[in-house]
Order: sequence, then C-alpha cells, then structure tokens
Amino acid sequence: MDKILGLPVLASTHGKDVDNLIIYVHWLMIVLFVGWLAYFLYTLFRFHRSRNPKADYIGVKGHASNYIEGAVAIIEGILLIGVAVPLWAKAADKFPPENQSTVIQIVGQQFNWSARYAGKDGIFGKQDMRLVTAENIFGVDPKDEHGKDDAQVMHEVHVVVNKPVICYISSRDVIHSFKIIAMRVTQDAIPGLRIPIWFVPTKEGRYQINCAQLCGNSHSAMAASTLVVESQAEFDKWVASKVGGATSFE
Ligand SMILES: [Cu+2]
Repeated sequence: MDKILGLPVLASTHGKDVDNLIIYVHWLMIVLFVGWLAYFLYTLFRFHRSRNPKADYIGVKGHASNYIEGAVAIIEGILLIGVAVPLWAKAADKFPPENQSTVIQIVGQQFNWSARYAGKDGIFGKQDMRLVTAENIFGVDPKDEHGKDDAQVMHEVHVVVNKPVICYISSRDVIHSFKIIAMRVTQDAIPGLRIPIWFVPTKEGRYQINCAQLCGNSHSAMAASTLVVESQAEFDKWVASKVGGATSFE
C-alpha cells in the first residue's frame, strides 16, 4: 500500500505509525467508494422506470443499511480511539529527557529558518524578547557566559542519527510552519510562542525542511532549508565550527 500511495521517504521512529494511519484510512475509503458506487449502479438497475412504473411510497423495510452504517461508525471509532489518539499521545506528548536529546531552537522568518544550539555546556545563553533585532533574531544577551559556546546557523539544521531531537519552534514575523516530511513532523511557528516538538531520526541523510503555512510572496523559498542527519562525531564537529555564528538579515 505504501507503494500505491507513493508515500515519501520515511526516516523517523514514530513515522511508521503516521503512515499506517494514512493507509488504514485509505483502505476504509476504498471500501466505502467501491461500496457506494456498486450500490448506485444497483439502484439504477433495480429502480428503473420500466420495472417500477409506479412510485413506492413505503420505502425500504430491511435493516441492512443500519447495520452497515453502524459497522462503518465502529471502524471509524477504532481508527480514532485505537490508532489516532494513542499516536498523538506518543508523538506529541511524552517528551524524551533534554539531557539525552539534541535540543534546538528554531525561528522562522520571511523567508528562511534559523537554528540555535546550546554548544558544549548544554546551556543556552540568556535570551530576552527585548533584545531581538534584525541581526539578533533569537534575542541573545551577548554578555551571558553560557552563550559564548552557542552555535547559530541559517538554512541548515543538523541532528544526530538515532538520538531524540527536541525543537523549540518560534517565528520572528508572521505565522510559519516547520515541516519535515521525512520525519513526519509539522508545527506552526507563531510569533511570541516557543512550541516544542520531538522526533527520533533513524536514517543518515539530507532531508528537505518546508514551511507549511503560506507566509508571503517567497514562501516557497523556505523549502531551501535542509535537515542533515549524521553521526554524533560529525555533528559535534559541525556544531563546533558554527560557535559564535550569528545570522545576518538577508
Ligand atoms: Cu514561512
């Protein structure tokens, strides 16, 4: 079924459950589509004018349609309560501990994504909304010692393979939406809010980051950002090379 639906590359642990839900819903829709179409064709034949010269005002007496409706409702209930809700509880709540994860702050702006890492000490430098400027989109306090080893980048977000990733998503201007299809994650980026998401990348490689909210005339340019999944050693080297970096306004 994955093949028939043409589902995109999958590279996260919870993604299989997302795909399964999509597949189950499609199976149900196929059954309903074929069933309704067959019923439609049957009625054209069964109730043709030549067989029913006079209209019947009593209608159906059997209960087959009630049973079928009930069965469809039960299947939908199972999909919602048995599959969708537990998946949401697992994927959107139950965060992994931060000290065992790659923690990243992400800020969207017209029209790119920036990311900030805490560096070697694992502590982000002090930040304040009042310090935010065109050059300092994370509002970093330059005097705080913890910030000295922080790394800041634009267009490229690096993470470690098979290690949980926690992203705090925010926006500098309008509502964007941080979406990585291969990881099966999407989260709106809203000015003034810092919303966490998490996932576990399972395959090394480069994956596209998209913006899933129409955010302006160059909205599509936000798809130029990349998620790089790599080994811990490569990741450490990369972060070290970006320490002290600050994004400049383009
Ligand atoms: Cu956007």
